[in-house]
Amino acid sequence: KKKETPAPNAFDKELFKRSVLYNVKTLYRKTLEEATPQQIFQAVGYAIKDVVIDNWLNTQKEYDKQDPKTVYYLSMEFLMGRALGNNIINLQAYKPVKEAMDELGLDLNVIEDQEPDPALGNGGLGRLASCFLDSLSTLGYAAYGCGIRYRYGMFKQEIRDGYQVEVPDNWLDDGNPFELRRPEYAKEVKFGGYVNVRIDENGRSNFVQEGYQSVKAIPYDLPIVGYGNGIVNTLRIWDAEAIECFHLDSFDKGDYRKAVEQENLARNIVEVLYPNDNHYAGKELRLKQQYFFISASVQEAIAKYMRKHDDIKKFYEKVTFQLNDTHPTVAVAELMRILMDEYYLTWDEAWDVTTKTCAYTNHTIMAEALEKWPIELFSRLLPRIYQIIEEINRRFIIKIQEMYPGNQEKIRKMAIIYDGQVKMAHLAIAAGFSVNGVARLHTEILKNQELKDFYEMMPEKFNNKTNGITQRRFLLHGNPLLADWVTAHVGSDWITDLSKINKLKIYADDEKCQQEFMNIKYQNKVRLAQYILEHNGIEVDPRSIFDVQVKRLHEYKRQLLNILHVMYLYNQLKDHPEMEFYPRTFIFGAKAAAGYYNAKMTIKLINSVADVVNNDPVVKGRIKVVFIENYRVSNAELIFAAADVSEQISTASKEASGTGNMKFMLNGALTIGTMDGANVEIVEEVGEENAFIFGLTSDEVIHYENNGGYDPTEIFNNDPDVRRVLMQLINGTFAPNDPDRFRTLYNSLLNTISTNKADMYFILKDFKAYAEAQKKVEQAYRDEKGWARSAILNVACSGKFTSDRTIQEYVDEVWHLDKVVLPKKV
Ligand code: 26Q
Repeated sequence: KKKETPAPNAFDKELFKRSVLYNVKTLYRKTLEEATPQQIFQAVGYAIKDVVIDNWLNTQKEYDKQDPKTVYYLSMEFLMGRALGNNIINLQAYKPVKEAMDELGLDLNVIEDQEPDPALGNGGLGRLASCFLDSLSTLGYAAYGCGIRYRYGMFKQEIRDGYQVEVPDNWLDDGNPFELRRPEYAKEVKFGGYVNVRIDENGRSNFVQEGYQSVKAIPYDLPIVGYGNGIVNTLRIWDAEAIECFHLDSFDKGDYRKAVEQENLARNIVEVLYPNDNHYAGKELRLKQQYFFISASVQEAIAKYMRKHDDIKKFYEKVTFQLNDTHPTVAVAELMRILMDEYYLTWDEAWDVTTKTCAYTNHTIMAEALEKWPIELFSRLLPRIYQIIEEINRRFIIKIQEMYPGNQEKIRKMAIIYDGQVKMAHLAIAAGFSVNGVARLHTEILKNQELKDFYEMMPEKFNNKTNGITQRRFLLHGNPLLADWVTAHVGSDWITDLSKINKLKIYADDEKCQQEFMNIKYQNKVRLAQYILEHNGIEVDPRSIFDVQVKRLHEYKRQLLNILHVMYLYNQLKDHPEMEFYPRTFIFGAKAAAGYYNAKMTIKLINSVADVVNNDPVVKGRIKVVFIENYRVSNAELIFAAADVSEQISTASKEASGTGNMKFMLNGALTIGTMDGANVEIVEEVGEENAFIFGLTSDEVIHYENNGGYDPTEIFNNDPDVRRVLMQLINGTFAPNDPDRFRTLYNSLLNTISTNKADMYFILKDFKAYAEAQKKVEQAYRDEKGWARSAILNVACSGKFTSDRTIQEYVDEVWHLDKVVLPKKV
């Protein structure tokens, strides 16, 4: 056997084992045999942190020396998923750690399973932020993620009697071995009160906020480990604490009531993540959360800059603020405030800095997701910030008038403050130097429809950055069998350069490779079947087609279309029990926002259909329906690895990009989908013959919408299959004791009275085309070699969809960061 030269940061297995044993002893006064699995996880976590911390220190020291430009990725959400396995992977230490655990009589998988998912995000937007941090470290760019340390992240979903029940997820219960509390960087954040003008000792008139309440923001730092390069960036999430009483305004000294109020404010502010995905809830506490973490983050970014530089007017040369949707957009006004009120810049000077610092990413065109705050609420909570936004608005309107003299319509459509509301997207566009969409189609829709007026006025700001995902988590960690197989065929470069995975293409027609691939897929299906048996008590056949739709539950994502089609297949089997039918397992995973009735009823419908279909002897197990409880990052990794078919069936034009679609592709699933979001680019890469595309195009959808929708009753009257399925929603087929249970779903598709728009998401309109595409899926799967070929081609053509590519585009075209190289260790 060839002797391998040790890597520069060679991992010391023996030292690591001793470290684990030592941690168990000092943390818990126990031996390994006595420790609980959770305690062992903590001990291993701290041992890994010990390794990470040296790199972390070293990286930050180099940043101090090299002073690279830094991006602050400002986001209300970071859906990180578990850290332990990912950190071990990125330290390139997975094999030795696994061995070390084996030698201690421990199973690394079991230890990893002890870690709670940090679920500080809802879905796509939060997971994207986490993939970006992984790529920034791996590519060697200086970056901070800035967010909130929610006490309760995304709720835990339990299914009781087929219904979703939300259970609080106390993710910090056992402590987080990876976080570092940094009280020395605490910041004060002020709410409410009023704005006064004060003359200071230098005779300058100053705006000051008085009579306010404040909270102390305390940062917790989490390491973001780059893959194999020794770079460790920081995710900084802010916790809130009550300010000590002596910090109260001189006015209020000894004001007991105020002290208690401030304590409550601190307790409430970071209590819980709003569990809405793609839906705006105009809640006061949400705005407080936004300003809380933004004020703290902007204060610290400026303080850090001023520790090394003296000219605040050149701030933008070293810092970019990337706004993850409009949620952090108060950053614009907070930066203006600090520059003017604390650094005494003039308006024009401050505006110059701000507009060269801030950039905005749009993640949705769904009207109900746009943030519009009532003036009354906004100005009461953030009086000085509101004043500044008013002035930004006044000047912006003058600019509009200069460009479009006398055109009131433009002002109505583009003003930042209008109709009693503050429109955060308009503020982000007016103040940002870059506005980007998250897939090519999405950006085109922004330019030509949703943000047309802004695009016409400021075309130079608009650009596209098609989303991506990290292959380190979603292939290397989540699917080790396929990862090893890929490496055996094309080498390991794909781990940091996914374009290299393209070299797999030549194996797509190789029968031995096809078999190996299908065998790996089969083993991953066995692994998922095991998980389903343990968690759902349902037995599924790993030889059946695993057809998977996992994502947040939303009407535009059309889980309803999927389950209506399952009902249709069931009807066919009932009518023709002997028909040819390739066994299929329909797998769903989805959380619904707590107050979203139709979404929750769709979950109940899926589970009700599952109950009937899974237990009907006529079906003979040929259809199984499984709803995986509590879909989240950790079980997603198992699910993607095991999928044959990837359901990406949103109403065309509605899904800005999607990122799950890319994770499926990377794991060799074939897409059944609409020409929406990044699906368009996925089929462009892999070829339409290796996917199943169906349904209305975005142009057609937009055309219908501009002409008042379409009439679904025509389809209902003329298509007996559709009619039968719809009638089953209201005749008790799936709710014998309560036939009206699903009437609201039925109404959403047909009734123009209760909703005023029937079938807004074109489910009936696309039904036939979807059923035909599904028929083609079945035919294709019968040709095992052909299927394997297409699956391998999907893996081979997924190179574009790495978040490394996305980040490099942001760096080249928006952020202009300096690449950091660590000096070789001696
Ligand atoms: C806003 C105001 C108040 C409360 C909640 C919200 C809120 C929270 C989360 C609004 C939207 C979101 C999440 C949006 C989201 O996840 N969008 C998705 O972003 C992905 C990454 O770009 C895309 O791939 C998806 O297409 C898009 O739906």
